[in-house]
Order: sequence, then structure tokens, then C-alpha cells
Amino acid sequence: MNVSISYFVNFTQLYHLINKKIIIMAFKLPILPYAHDALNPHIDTATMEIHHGKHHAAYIAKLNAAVSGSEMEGKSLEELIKNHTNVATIRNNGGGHWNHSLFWTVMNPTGGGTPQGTLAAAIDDAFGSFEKFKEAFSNAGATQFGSGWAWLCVGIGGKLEVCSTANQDNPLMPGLGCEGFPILGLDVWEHAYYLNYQNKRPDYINAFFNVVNWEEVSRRFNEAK
Ligand code: MN3
Repeated sequence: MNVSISYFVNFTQLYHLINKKIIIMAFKLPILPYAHDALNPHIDTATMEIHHGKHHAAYIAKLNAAVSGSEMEGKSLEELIKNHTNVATIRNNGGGHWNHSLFWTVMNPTGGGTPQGTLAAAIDDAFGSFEKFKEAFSNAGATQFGSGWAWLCVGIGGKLEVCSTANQDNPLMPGLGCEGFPILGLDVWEHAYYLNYQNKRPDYINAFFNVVNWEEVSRRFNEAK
């Protein structure tokens, strides 16, 4: 009896091995740069665990599956999302991987407050004041219909701009009317806030400002110049 069960299991496993496409895991889930509970109470532990461990991981798995064995294999993530947005799986999952990889780094448990130095001056120059920037960015996130992202970008010409995009689109993708180098991004998909804030997206956006890692945003700003 035991022998026949064992034979059956092995046969089933063999069947799956033969039929399974071998997927090269070119892209990997980045390690969260702080603990899942580090952003409490602004962003809750369960949201961080699911968002990073399930949602972000799923974008990467689907991206790897789409790229593996295709003519896109071996291309960088930036190259994929800049040049292959006509392929829906690349646009959605490549965008998802890029956007979330940015998102984790622009938050920090010791974040919040206001930016300093050249970034602070550039924000004042572009928006009038930090408060006016915050209002424009919050408004972009709050009014993005359905799922999407709010962005602070270094636009073409070097000036800071605020905009929003749908789904997993981002300002690196051509033709969105929102082009530039993103230095701050905020995920406004319901999965980013619903457990803690339900339908109150503006409360989530307000809380986000308590954890913004302005040092990292400044570093990106200087890199973009
Ligand atoms: Mn998300």
C-alpha cells in the first residue's frame, strides 16, 4: 500500500516537472529597509506585511514569468518600463515592481518633518512653500480616480512637478503627460491603506507625511539634477 502511494506521488511530481516552464527569477523582492511594524501607527503592520510580502512579490513573480524566455530577458527594469509599455504584463508588473521598490525607500520610521537644503529650496521655488507642495501632492493622490500613484518628479527642464498616474504607471513611462524622474511616490491603491483607513484615503495621505524619508528623497533629487 505504502509503495503504491509513494509511486503515485512521484509520478505526479514528475508530470508537473515535465510540464512546468522553468522561470528564471531575474527580479527579486527587495528586503524592506525596516521592520513591518516600524511605521505604526501611520501604516499598520498587517498592511505592510501583505503589501510587501504578497502584492509586491506577486508583481515580481508575474514580471519574471512574462520576461523569462522572451526577447525581453536580460533587460533592466528601467529599460522594460520605458520601452515596453505596449505589453500589458510588463507595464503592470514592471511598473508595480519599480513603484513599490521606490515606495519602501521613501518611508522611514524616523521620517516626517520637512526637507532640508537644496530640495527645500527647489520645493519653495516650484510650489511657493512646503505647505503648498503638500497640498498639491495630497490633492493629486486624493483625486486619482481608482488605483494609482501620486508623484513628485524632477520634470524635463529640471523643475519639480506633482502629478498622478493610474494603475502601476509611472513618470518614467512615455506619453502619460506626467514625465520626469520620480523622487517621491505614494501608493493610493486601496490595498495600501484599506485595513487601517477604509475609505478615508485623505487620512492615509496625511499620515504618510509623518513617515516620509526626506533624506532619501533629497538623495534622489541630487541624483536627478
Ligand atoms: Mn501597492
